[in-house]
Amino acid sequence: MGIERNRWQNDFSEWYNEMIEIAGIQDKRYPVKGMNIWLPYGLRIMKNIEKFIHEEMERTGHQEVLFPALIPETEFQKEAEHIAGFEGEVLWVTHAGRNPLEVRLILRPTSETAMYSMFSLWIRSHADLPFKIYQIVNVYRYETKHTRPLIRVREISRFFEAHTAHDSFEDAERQIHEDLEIFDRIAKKLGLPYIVSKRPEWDKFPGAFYSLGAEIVMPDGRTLQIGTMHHYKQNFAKAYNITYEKEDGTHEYVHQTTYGMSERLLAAVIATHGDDRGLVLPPTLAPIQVVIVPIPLKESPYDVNAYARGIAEELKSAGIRVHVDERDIRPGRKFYDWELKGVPLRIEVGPKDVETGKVVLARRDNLQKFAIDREELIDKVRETLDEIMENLYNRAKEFLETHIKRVETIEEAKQVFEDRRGVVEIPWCGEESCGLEMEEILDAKMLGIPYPDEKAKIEGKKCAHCGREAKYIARFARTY
Ligand code: 5CA
Ligand code: ZN
Repeated sequence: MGIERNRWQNDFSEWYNEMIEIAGIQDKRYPVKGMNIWLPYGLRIMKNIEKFIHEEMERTGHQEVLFPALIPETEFQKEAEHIAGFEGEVLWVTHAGRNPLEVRLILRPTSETAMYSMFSLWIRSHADLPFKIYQIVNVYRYETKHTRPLIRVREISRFFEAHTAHDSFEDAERQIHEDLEIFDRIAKKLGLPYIVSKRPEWDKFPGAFYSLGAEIVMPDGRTLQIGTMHHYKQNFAKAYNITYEKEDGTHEYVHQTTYGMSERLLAAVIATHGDDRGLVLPPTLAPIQVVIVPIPLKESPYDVNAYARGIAEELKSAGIRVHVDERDIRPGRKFYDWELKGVPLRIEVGPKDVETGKVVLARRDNLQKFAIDREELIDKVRETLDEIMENLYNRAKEFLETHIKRVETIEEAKQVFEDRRGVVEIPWCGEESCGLEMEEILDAKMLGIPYPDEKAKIEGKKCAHCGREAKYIARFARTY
């Protein structure tokens, strides 16, 4: 019996929306479009993801803060490119009761303009640098593209943003490298292979000197950006007057970076690992790592429920998150429920197992079932959870690798998109006009060039569109 991934791949959109609902992740019937309700099970998984984020922030010396959700119009307007980028999506607060506000307020779409006037008060001298803070909050973007739970929402309710200030361009570069390392460690915990691209000039974050995006390929071949890092140089520091005193007594603007992620991480986990039966959660994130289903027989003298509880106690004391399903319904129905919710490992115990001192393990990732001795329970469960984690990552890595294709011509690229095979890498002259035309012709977006830049440079190839000498490999994809 193999896993089935027909709907998962061929009707991904429908599969995804259905899973969000029936696996108990979110309810999207709230009467504001793009704003959804977190259900208990979904929230528990998201909190486990956030735990990894907090751990990484702690490890790298970022301090947690919480800023207000409202920003005065006057602060928001200080960095010209930034306002231009967000103006169309911002929600306004204009009245208090019936009275118009003297200074109108916006609901933060991200927190640069909330934070940086405070940075100018807090940062005084070189001794204050590097300055590294972060928060996980809700932000609001009135997205005009089609909304989807966790993927494109208008209230991003778990928006992670790290903001840093540095005494040099190079130190800010070093921060970007640290961000990439943090991202890699979190992605590994989520079992997510990914690619990093440097965004083209026309698609940088509003106000950034350069932007990096980390993407995964979804089952239908479209990409999802799940993390971004931005180098601001001194762009915001000049707009918000963030300076520090150097050792020689002179004053200089700081260099800044930001790093952002959201509940899209959970969307990526659901999409990457799932199958036609439902979610498949990596053991690192699963609120329930092992579910025990007792299978009683009426005429049997053995108490399977007691046996199941004993196993649960043992697993719990070994630090494994475990649940015994003693509901009065048929075992088949229980299997179905927990498979849908993506519990990585199921333990079945019947009278025969009690008699012979065995338990049956059933893996969610590959649906394999096997019996073990009760004595070796903890070791075998730990070992199997590790194997599941590894298998999920390897399977996803193979999917990613078979969904990135190097091509030389526009025709080949078109074919890749037609077959829903993911990301195209194609020679490009580096000209903006040419890149924009390629986006048009391919009906795809340029993700950017592979990062770091050395990986992007090529020689001896012709730009697939204009035929001039190609400078870079450019990545294109249909995107979420
Ligand atoms: N200020 C910068 C860095 S914190 C910033 O806002 N960057 S961002 O616009 O690229 O957003 C950061 C991350 O938030 C994105 O990589 C994406 O994973 C997530 N995100 C952005 N918009 C949405 C949305 N509408 N719904 C869900 N997640 C989103
Ligand atoms: Zn060209």
